[in-house]
Amino acid sequence: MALIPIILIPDPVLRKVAAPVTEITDGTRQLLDDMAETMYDAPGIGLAAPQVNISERVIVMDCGRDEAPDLYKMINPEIVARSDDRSVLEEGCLSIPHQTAEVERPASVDVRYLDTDGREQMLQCEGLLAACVQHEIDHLDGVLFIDHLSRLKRDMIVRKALKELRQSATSPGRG
Ligand code: GNR
Ligand code: NI
Repeated sequence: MALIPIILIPDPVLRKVAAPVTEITDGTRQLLDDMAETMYDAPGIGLAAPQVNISERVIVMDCGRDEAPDLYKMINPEIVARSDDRSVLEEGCLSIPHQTAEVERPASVDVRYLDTDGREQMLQCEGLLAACVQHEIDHLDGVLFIDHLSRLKRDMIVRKALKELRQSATSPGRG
């Protein structure tokens, strides 16, 4: 197990469309283990491979509580159904530190994916898990949560995030 550094905006890897996994190997399973460890360490409730500089379609998620962890490792996840009703949830992203915004998305989605044994699985998601899985699959398509906001809000968040990152880069010990 190992922690992997998390990539921040404006790194172009976050804007690439990630490639499907064609063969599930021990390397794939190791990557998912390392991503889970990195997500818990951050801490976050989800992490997509492009956020650790790997442009492949794999994600991890855990929207459980500390006392009841609920880890999902998904390979080539795909949304196969979306509800018409939508819900609004406060989102953040480990690649855009310290910024959050309300994002509106379908309230529930059905996701099809391969597990680490290559078996096809289906998962019905609602609530926080639905928001999280849509956020993670967006990452695989080079989409960030700020892309769901008005241009004004998006520009404001990007400007604040970049300013903070610049300041923490030039004043060691303060970020
Ligand atoms: O830790 C995270 N919290 C979160 C909250 C609401 C909706 C989505 C998320 S995912 C985010 C971690 C992250 O950046 N995943 O890509
Ligand atoms: Ni994110």
